[in-house]
Amino acid sequence: MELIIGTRRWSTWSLRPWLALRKTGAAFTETEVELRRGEATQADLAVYAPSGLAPVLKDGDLTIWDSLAICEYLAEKYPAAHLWPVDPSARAQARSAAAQMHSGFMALRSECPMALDQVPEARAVSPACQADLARLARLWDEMLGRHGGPFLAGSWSIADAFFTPVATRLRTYGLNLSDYGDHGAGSAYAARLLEDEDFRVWEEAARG
Ligand SMILES: N[C@@H](CCC(=O)N[C@@H](CS)C(=O)NCC(=O)O)C(=O)O
Repeated sequence: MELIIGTRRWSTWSLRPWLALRKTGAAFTETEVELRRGEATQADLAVYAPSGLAPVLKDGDLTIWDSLAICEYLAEKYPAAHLWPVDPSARAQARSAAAQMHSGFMALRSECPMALDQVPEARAVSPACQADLARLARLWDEMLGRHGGPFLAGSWSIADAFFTPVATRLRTYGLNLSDYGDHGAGSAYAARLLEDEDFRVWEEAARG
């Protein structure tokens, strides 16, 4: 398999399926395409998939694009890796959380892009971004409480891959979840995501 990813320092969409793929233990190659945010990049990426966006997974003659679709494909291909929780209710909630991240938290995403090469520095954020952070703190608190941790729906799942970039944003922009209603569990969870050994491999490569 080949995973085509965007610039590691800030391609959050690429990081998610990359983490899921690492958790399967399957062998894969990586092709990093530099994202220049324009037509040139889309032309580079269009060679791999019609979306003209990273990430893209190639498995033989099959092409899969979009981070969530790639993760779903991996979950089906490698059932023993339990990329989604075994328990149906935990699985349903893990899927809800991943979908919420995939299609939401717009203010947090646009105001606080992942920047793994940036020195952490506290930043003031807009009311829309504050509302996203409060929503995030509540979501994490409820899921960690209900499923008992250490990850969102119990053991590590695709939902955690989707929130790993958020943990980097909290760190980079000095955003403290306790200012948004977290009682400690959410901050500890964010720290856990950043300690993940696969994430560390990504981060090291991103920083060159
Ligand atoms: N919904 C898509 C979003 C993919 C996406 O927006 N990828 C960005 C990189 S993070 C991209 O390829 N941008 C092209 C560009 O920068 O020109 C997914 O989940 O994979």
